[in-house]
Amino acid sequence: QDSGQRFVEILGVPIEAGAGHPGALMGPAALRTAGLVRALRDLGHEVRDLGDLTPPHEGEGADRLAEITAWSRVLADRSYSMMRAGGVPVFLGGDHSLSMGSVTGVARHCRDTGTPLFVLWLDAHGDFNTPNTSPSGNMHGMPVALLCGEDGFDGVFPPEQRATVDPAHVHLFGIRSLDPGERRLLRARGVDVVDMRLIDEHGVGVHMRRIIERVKAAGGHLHVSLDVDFLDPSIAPAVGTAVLGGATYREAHLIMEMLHDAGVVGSLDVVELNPFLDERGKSALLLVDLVASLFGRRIIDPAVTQSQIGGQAV
Ligand code: HAR
Ligand code: MN
Ligand code: MN
Ligand code: MN
Repeated sequence: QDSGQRFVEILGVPIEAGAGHPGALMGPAALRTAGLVRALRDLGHEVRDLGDLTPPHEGEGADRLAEITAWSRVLADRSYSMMRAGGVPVFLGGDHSLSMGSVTGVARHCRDTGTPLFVLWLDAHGDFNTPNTSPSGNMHGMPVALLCGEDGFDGVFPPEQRATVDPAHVHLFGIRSLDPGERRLLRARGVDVVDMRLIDEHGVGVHMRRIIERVKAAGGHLHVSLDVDFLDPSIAPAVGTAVLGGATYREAHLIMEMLHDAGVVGSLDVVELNPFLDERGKSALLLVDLVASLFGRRIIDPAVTQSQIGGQAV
């Protein structure tokens, strides 16, 4: 296991134009109130809170695509420079359209350094609609399609600034709501979709090990995009698009612990928290718990556990 202290840079991205309900712009504030920075510092990490990204004026009052375009360009540049600073960027949303910018910045850096980029998308939804397939027109249902280079997003980045992700390097996880158009596209592009059926049948561990081994074997960078609606709405009610049958508290923690032990996560989004819909902060507090587990909080040292079970690898 790594004893490694990391340099963590936190950026709030109070964007809600991509969602159908207002409120996600309060997400970064709620995550800070729930103690995110303190939790990471208590684990010994060097944490720099960069504050919130300023909303771009170009998009104001324009249509939502224009607004998300303005955010995405500013955020991609910022994400790229955070990657160059050498730490682990953590982006606090804000709705999931922010990943258009955050992951594009990460992808530019990986392109520079020749590092294979993998994306783990923890979500109830596939977020693989395009403006042509989306039933709602909401941009938070589209970021993975943009990132994978689908058509219909021409205005968002000028061609030379668009850095895409290989769809074969994208792992959607926890999925239980897909629209017909995105289901077709996901099949056609060969995206790995670990839906709730697979999780129920095999458990999260099997699929997480498979994904982690793949990233490790490639010497890759793993970007994790955590949508609050990945979690079951009973434990995380603060979402505008709740879907029954989400990940349990224990499944979510196991995923975070496995990711930490693998040491492959290089960047993180925490998105779709809508504090207006929360119950006494419980979703925000749970997210802080999960991020802490991803950054090394554990119940007990695994070496101790191993000796107690007679040194058997489990
Ligand atoms: N698939 C639906 C749509 O595109 C709902 C998307 C909801 N997306 C999020 N993020 N909340 O995952 O409109
Ligand atoms: Mn780097
Ligand atoms: Mn999402
Ligand atoms: Mn979702």
